[in-house]
Amino acid sequence: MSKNLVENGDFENFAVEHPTWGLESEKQKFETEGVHGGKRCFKMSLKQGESYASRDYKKEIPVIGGKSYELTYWIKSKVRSSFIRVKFVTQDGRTLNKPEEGATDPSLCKGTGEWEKIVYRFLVSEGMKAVVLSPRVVTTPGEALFDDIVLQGVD
Ligand SMILES: [Ca+2]
Repeated sequence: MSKNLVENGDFENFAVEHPTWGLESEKQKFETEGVHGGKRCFKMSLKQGESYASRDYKKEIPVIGGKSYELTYWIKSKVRSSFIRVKFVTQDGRTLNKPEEGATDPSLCKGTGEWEKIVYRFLVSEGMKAVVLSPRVVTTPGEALFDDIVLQGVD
């Protein structure tokens, strides 16, 4: 496995959190209670009536077409439809946002309300130059904590 390609995937470095994970809002916060590791994690919440919450990691993570990668992360949620979508960026700079365009989703968490480790291995298609990670909560109302996000190339 290669080194972790995700900058600040453990949410411990406050100086780089906002540039890499976006501004805080009602739907997303850097949470200090109930974290998985260290002192902070990332919390997304969705109120009744809101369609969904999603936030893209602000940096494109360079990858190599034809190579496999493994995304691992910890998630704590009572709703199963909370996950990190993997979007792809084509060589000409177009982002594939949705599953019908080529984005892929890990298997769902169990929604137990306890911390669960998700391991998701995927192949990057030829013609792609980068991935964008997109934590999201789809079921309303719902919330999820994310922590210790790692993306590595598989040797
Ligand atoms: Ca952490």
